[in-house]
Amino acid sequence: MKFFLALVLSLSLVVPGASFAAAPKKQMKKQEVKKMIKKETLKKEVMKKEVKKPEPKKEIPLPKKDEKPAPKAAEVKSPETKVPEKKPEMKKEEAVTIKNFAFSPVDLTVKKGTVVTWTNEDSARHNAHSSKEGGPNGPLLGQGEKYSFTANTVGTFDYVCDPHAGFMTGKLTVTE
Ligand SMILES: [Cu+2]
Repeated sequence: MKFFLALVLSLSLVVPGASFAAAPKKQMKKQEVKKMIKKETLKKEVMKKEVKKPEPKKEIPLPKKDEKPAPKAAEVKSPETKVPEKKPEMKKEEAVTIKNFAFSPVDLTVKKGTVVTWTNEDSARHNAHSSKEGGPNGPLLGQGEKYSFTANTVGTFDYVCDPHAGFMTGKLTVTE
């Protein structure tokens, strides 16, 4: 009986001790769990805070400059349409200046129907005289005076200034 009692006593002593020893472990576990839960909650809060942080501004894609080729093409096309082909028309009027005992231009070609006007700028008197029929045949001109001639006859007309015929010559060509 003594042995049995001793065993019971020992068990009664050991078991509560074991229970006491286990109790703090369980408490520790609970604390650890609480800590873990706290950590997790903290982490979640941090995550929330991180999520709440303002996102870096995304660069708004600016419209590409290359996307506007149409106006350039229009600009290129417009001058082409604005410039019509003009046939080189000969002037209906031409002028010959008499200066320093010379005709200028000395050789002139005009289209039939053109009015040619000689103007004397010299103080000396000059004229334009062609011996060929249909050519110019003007009077002697004082300074600043003019002689107009309508070239109605097609051909080449050599002419001279009568007072200075030796060196003062010119040529008028009339074409269709
Ligand atoms: Cu002359």
